[in-house]
Amino acid sequence: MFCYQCQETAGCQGCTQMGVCGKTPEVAAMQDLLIYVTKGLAEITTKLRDEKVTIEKKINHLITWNLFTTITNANFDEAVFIERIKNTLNVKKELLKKLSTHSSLSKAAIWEEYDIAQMKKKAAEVGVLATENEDVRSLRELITYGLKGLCAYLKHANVLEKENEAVDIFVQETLMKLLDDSLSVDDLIGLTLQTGKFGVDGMALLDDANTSAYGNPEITSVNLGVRANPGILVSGHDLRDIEMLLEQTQGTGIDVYTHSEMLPAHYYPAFKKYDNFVGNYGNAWWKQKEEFESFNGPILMTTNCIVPPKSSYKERLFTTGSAGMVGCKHIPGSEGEKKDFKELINLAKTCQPPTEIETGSIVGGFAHNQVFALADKVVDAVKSGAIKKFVVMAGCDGRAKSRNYYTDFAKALPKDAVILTAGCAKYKYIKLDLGDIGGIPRVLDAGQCNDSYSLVLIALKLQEIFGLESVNDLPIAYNIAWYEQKAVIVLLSLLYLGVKNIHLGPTLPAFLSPNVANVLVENFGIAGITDVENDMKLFFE
Ligand code: FS2
Ligand code: SF4
Repeated sequence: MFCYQCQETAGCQGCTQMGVCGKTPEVAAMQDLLIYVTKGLAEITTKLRDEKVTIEKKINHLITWNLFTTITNANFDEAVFIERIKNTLNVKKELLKKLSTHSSLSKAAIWEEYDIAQMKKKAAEVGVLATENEDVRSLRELITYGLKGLCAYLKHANVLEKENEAVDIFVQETLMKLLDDSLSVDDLIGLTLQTGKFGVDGMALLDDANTSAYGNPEITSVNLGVRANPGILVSGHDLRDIEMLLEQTQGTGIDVYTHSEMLPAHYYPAFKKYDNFVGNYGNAWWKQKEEFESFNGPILMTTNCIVPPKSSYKERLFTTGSAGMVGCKHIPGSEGEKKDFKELINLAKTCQPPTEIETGSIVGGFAHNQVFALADKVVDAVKSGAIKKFVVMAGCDGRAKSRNYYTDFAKALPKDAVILTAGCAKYKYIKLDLGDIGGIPRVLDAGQCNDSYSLVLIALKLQEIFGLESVNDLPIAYNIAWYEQKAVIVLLSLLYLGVKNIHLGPTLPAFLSPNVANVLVENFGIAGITDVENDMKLFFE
């Protein structure tokens, strides 16, 4: 196997024996093959569109879901990947019949094999290392990972019945281009920025989907303690899933808690009517082994963020949607279908209530609409000098001890600096008592990683209010932590919007070749992090 798609890749180079995440070589192989056949399918849909053939929505969704399933920590079940490959081959076969000529098709578009041994053989030939030129490989993978992140966001929008066909078309055209050996490094750099443009569109679509279904996030105090009832813990990012679970737990005596990236569900007005929606339990995804154990009740993983479970709670762990884990029950249901969570609810009734691991509360809900409502206050604070700088510390949390840098950095910030955040990176500092500036908390949490879109809107609004030419003229620094592929699409989106001098940590992606890293450094001022003392000087002197 060879995988270097996330920040925790072995030795900052690549996982070759077994994923640090727990991904086996068998799963890695089938993920590689799924990406390969999906590129082939995307080539066919793109060529059919050129011939004015309409591509059905369900095929767009199949492609989106295929990419999403290969995201870090989403699905560890080889059988799921084999099934998705076969399904994709079936769809491909039917679409090929509609195409006027097959003469210019790539091997990926025409490859077909249902025998498992043959699939494994093919998988070994089509992984990341199949591209020999390291700069082309680097750019192809940078784009692929951006598309995976984008597809995660598209899927969340799709379950809320929102579509943007232009984004689907771009995803498919780009997947086709990733098969094209005639594309130069410069072409691929252009395609990388284009991916960022559609990343913005994808996040805007999801923002619209979330806010039109559940209202605009608002300032909310989220309880960190527990009650005496048994509970169900929900992790991942899928708001439609938690909505269905909240509906089905009404009157059952079962409480519902969020974990990690599901915390922002509390910020949406639509979920406030459920009095069994108690609070947030625990921290970021990587702490789940201890926290799922002490939770005592069933856990629902709605998307990526799974750590291979301990046997002590494996029977209580359920997956749904793109998530999957061998030995854990999967709750079926696709877009538009009602999922049945009875099994979790019945199991919860037999479980002990959660063991309390902390008390108190955290405050969040500072997505664009809420911050715009506070704009006068924020602008006054900037004008009076009470706020001197905003620091975007959005992104991901992870296992590496080096990530304690972000806690130390938050603590060391001057008292007139405000942190803007989104994603699970917030767990490194949101529970510190950093105080407020004239009633504005010093940590403004917009929500999940995709709500980085809100941070962009806030920056653009401030640029407009202050009449600045460029978003880079604002007193905003970017110190972003990354882990998986959704952070890649957020980064590409920021680059597309012209944001410069982003610091990325705790390490730069292993998939950036020295030359590609140089392009990012020279054109966008991308840099890594060093230590808190140095970086404070860099940002504040
Ligand atoms: Fe946490 Fe990073 Fe949200 Fe993941 S914010 S590790 O991309 O999807 O989570
Ligand atoms: Fe390694 Fe990350 Fe790939 Fe898992 S997702 S195999 S940890 S690079």
